[in-house]
Amino acid sequence: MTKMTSKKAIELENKYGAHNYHPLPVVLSKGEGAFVWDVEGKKYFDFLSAYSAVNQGHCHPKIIDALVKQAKTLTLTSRAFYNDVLGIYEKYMTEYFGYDKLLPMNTGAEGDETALKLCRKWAYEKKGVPENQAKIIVCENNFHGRTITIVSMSTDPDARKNFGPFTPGFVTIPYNDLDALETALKDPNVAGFLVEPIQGEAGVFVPDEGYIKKAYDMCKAKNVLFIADEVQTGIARTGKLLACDHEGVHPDILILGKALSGGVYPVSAVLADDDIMLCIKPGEHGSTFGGNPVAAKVAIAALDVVKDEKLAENSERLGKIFREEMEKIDSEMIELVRGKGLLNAIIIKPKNGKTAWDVCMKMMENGLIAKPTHNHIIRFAPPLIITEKQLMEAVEVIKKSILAFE
Ligand code: IF1
Repeated sequence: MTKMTSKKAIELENKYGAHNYHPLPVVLSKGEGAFVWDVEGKKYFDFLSAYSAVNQGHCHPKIIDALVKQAKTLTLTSRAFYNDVLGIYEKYMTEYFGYDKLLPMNTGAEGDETALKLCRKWAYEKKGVPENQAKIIVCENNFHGRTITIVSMSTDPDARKNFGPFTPGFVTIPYNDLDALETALKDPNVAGFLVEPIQGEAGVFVPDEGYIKKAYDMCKAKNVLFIADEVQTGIARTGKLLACDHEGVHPDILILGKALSGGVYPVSAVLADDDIMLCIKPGEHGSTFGGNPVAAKVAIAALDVVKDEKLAENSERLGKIFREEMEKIDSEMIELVRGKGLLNAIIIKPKNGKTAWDVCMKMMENGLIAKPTHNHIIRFAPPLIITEKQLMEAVEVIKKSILAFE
């Protein structure tokens, strides 16, 4: 077999893979901690962390050990039978996050779908909403995944165009707008409010302080479930275990994914108390792979790492330093720096026809990979195990890359 090169790998993906992505032209073949290496052996800081799935760093030895050990013992039983790991995982998760029950799934989108189904069931069986009348409030510029129902909630034309007809039952309001929420909550058939505590895909859009807490209180006053999609913001990314923790909010339904496995395996979860979770009865929802023993062991290890290595604290501390350092860069191209913890973005003002994509290409050349979103925003989300020294080296790379366009 001929040796793999970046060129060859890209050609193969182009020729044989669906064209549903437009990657940066870098072909990765190894990862460790905050770093990845390409096929030719060049080393990069990873400032995407697989969209915040690799919070614990690439190939964390404790998580990989858990994966390998369990993979050699028992991988999948389906939920037609019990397995000896799932219960332990469910106990661990419910204690870790403070809920009565866990419903295990695999991907973030499945977590969101599960939360929507659970919310509707609760509306009919507990709140007394008439059959098929339940509504769920969602926000403009949300991102919750790619299924038909989830794109039905989207306001992004790329996510929706020619994928209709769409699932009904959603009411869209502007994000970070409590008046709009108040108006929408007047409808007695509203069952839930689904929200990202910080909007990721929208370009790391941080709402006003107090928004989440006030929105939660308004939902409570109307007997409406507050559903937090923490697939991207959860697991220490924003400087607390959950982004909702910044405002002391304990969501009625919590959706987790991505870093729940440290990026090692697709693991997602929906958490709720009995009054809600027990509305779903045997046979009404599930997944072949959900709650499999490998996923369970991997997630326990991944969450142990978050606590043992104080990742929330590190994220909070280094996030502040990162934003300070970005603000110090003297370039017209930096219009705005925003974020929380180590979930940050800079808004790029194009200069001489050079855009966020060109900045990302330059950073890649200089040894740091990050991805533009919406043409003019660059998201910076390194693994949370990154040290201050590594972060400062990365800051130098970013600075040098942006200043190259001055
Ligand atoms: C892609 C964005 C990030 C999510 C929230 C659910 C899901 C996601 C809040 C679905 C997924 C991803 C998927 C990734 C791009 C990405 C993303 F730019 F689109 F918004 F992270 F910032 N809820 N987010 O952010 O989870 O089913 O993918 O496991 O390639 O589409 P999934």
